[in-house]
Amino acid sequence: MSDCRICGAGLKPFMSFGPMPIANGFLTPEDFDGEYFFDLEPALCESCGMVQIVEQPAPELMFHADYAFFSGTSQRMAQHFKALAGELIERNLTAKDAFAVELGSNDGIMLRHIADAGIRHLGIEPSANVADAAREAGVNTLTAFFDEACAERIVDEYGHADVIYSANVMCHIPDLPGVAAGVRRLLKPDGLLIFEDPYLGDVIAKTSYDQIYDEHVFLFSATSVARAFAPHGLSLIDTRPLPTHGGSMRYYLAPKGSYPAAPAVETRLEAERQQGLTDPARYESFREACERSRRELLAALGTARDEGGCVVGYGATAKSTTVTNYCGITSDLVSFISDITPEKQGKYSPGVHIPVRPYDAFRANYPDYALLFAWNHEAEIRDKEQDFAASGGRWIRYVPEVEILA
Ligand code: DWN
Repeated sequence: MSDCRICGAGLKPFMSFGPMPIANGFLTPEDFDGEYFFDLEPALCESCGMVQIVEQPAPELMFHADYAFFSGTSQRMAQHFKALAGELIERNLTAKDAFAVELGSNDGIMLRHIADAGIRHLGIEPSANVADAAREAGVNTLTAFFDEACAERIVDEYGHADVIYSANVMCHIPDLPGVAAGVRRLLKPDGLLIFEDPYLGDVIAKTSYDQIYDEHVFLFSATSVARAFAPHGLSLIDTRPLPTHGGSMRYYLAPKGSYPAAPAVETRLEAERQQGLTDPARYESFREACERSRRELLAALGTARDEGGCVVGYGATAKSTTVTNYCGITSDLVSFISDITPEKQGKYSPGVHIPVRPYDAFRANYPDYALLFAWNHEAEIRDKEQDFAASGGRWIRYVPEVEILA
């Protein structure tokens, strides 16, 4: 039995998705034989309430110089980060020498606005290729994993931070206690830690089980975040639900005693008690919902194939690796996956080896069905794919339900 990364209690998985490859490990045929697999098994820590995967591949297998995900691939996400940067500049970075740090700053999609405003900043990004993209955009970036030692170096070189921010990063870091200690070291006494990640409550409510993959070592709730950071002197003082990534939560934490908690915190904690997010029985019904979703998706794809319809995947997301491998979806059911990311094009999807082709392959010859792997960007995608719908193309969606949409 493995131990909880937060409190050390024993972990018992509530389900298994089976052997899983690296979610962003798009590969060439020469790499097929040596492909890495691990057991993807999520567990609820019944002691501290943290949902986490039991086994996580080594960070170097997931985040490296060929990391395939660039935040800037979604226009709406770019707008989301611009709005957040505006808020930080207006509310939290008003001091003359204000200093902002972002953990996992990717291609600088957020910090470029802070840089443009002439505010002192530092992005910490372990994947060298996306860190280079950030530097090209004028963002001061350190290629490193953040921990207490890294925090120490930053304090020595730049001083303490007014704001430490991260988006879709905190849930990727197995040594969360180490990060919390580093944050406490780096933050000013009245500074704020603000981070956002996919929200456990949405994953459970929408059966969006594809948020569970190697990179997402944790699925956070307000309950588990409050408990994980409290031993490091950081209190949860506010929460804000966000529509991004199919339902996320933004958490605001501050050194204990520096700010009062907003009423939203107690409301959220009560809602989580009502939803049963720390109740093992809730995860038993989630497992059943995942199995139902798998059956229904395979039935929809099987019907499309039997009718002679061509199905193409839309968006070679990390999430789709869980769906295709858990459901056993191969190129027999989905001819190829269209994706706008050059780093993924010409490669094959992890595990099931569906070819990934450029967007033009989708546009040049519309399929009968598009399987919406990038379902979290549905509004943006359906907006720009009106010609596909007009040509009679139909969308297959599987979150929150398996549905075929015109
Ligand atoms: O946390 C994470 C999130 C933020 O990003 C990481 N662990 C990895 C990654 O997860 P993902 O790959 O599931 O994220 P997205 O944003 O759902 O990926 C969208 C994919 O779809 C990208 O490869 C780009 C592609 N895409 C496309 O081909 N056409 C996206 C849009 C919006 C499009 O119009």
